[in-house]
Amino acid sequence: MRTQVGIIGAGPAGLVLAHLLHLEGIESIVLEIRSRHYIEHRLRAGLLEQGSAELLIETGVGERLLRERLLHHGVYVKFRGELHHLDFQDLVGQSVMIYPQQEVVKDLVAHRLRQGGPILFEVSDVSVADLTGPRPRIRFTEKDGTAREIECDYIAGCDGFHGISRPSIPQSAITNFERIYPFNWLGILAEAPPTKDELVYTHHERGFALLTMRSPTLSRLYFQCATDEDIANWPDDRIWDEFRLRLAGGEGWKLSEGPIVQKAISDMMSFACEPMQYGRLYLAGDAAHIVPPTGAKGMNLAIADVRVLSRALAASYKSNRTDLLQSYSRICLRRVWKVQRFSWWMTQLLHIFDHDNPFDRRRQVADIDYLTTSRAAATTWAENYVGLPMEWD
Ligand code: RFL
Ligand code: PHB
Repeated sequence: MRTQVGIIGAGPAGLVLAHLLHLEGIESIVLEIRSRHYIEHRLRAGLLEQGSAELLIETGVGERLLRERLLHHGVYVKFRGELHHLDFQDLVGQSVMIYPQQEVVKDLVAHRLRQGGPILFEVSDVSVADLTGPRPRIRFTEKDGTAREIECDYIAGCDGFHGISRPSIPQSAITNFERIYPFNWLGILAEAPPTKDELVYTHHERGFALLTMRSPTLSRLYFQCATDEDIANWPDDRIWDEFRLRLAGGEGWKLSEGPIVQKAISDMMSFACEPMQYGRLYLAGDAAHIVPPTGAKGMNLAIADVRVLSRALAASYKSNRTDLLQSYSRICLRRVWKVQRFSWWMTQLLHIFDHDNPFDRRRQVADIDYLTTSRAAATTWAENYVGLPMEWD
């Protein structure tokens, strides 16, 4: 087999890249270890920045998004039991929206298959070779057991944090930066209308909690838990008790509750590798960096990366310009590190750290107080939350 760009992974990074390359007349093959059903139902991100949504709309895959998205002009921040509203439409003139990641994935998969673009699901034994030569290769086993090899001009490693792309780069050619947080998130999906019309980020002595949503009838909620927490120890009643404790307080406040249809615990970490490229292998999305979900940035960063990559590849094919490909990593990392900073900042602002002393706690509360009372502080926050400009805007 032969293609121009071999794409490993059919998450948001791989699928948006395949779509943008198709619009540029560049062919690609997407390889995915999971089934189509699995990736279309995996519960992940919920919040899209305006810039990410505009990219999907402007490139013809935003029709359902425009119909079904829940537009949000602000968020609530709750601390000391009081609810404060931050209106980013007023502060920076932009909005964000809830449109679940699996819906973005469904739209992109359907569009690509309609266009006849290949996605090979349920492949295994994926490996890469000849990364520094002119014709890098991807080897894998097809669903039916046939061993295959694709000869490519370029390979895009879009296979997430646990994929094979990043570990295929020699250790001497890459530097990793990471921070592990001393807590996890326990997340649930509940058949209950959202308690509020917008997200509620909560600081509480018992730990952080977040109210978000998936639709007018489905709530998504998270709370900070210990790193060794076992979901088996959290029957539904205990989960609701914990949310009631952390979210209580404020006039007219009533937590909307209902049957829990999904629950899971996820790790919290910050990670980035530099550079995001080795030879003709380009890393994008979670394959290159992870942010804690407090800032709602991972999928948005993945989309921003592949926007840069698709333009650089198009410049190389159309005008024989390789300077943009050479700058890929540098251009992405400037934005990645600002988003890393913001995601870390939101995390340390709202979570309870066991090692904090009473001074740290007072300082943390003062920080939230400042955010919710100073227009200057709120504007800085809003500029980051709605999404920093993508490069080349
Ligand atoms: P993905 O989505 O992990 O996709 C990678 C794909 O590669 C496949 N794969 C392979 N394929 C072929 N060969 C191999 N060897 C392979 N190994 C793996 C995988 O099966 C998968 O299909 O990475 P991508 O595309 O970079 O997208 C990143 C996002 O998924 C991630 O950053 C977000 O989910 C993060 N995130 C959020 N991001 C937002 O922008 N807004 C949010 O509101 C938001 N909320 C969240 C989140 C992540 C969370 N968790 C689970 C930590 C909330 C949570 C709780
Ligand atoms: C979500 O809707 O899942 C979500 C929203 C905002 C976050 C994290 C997750 O900060």
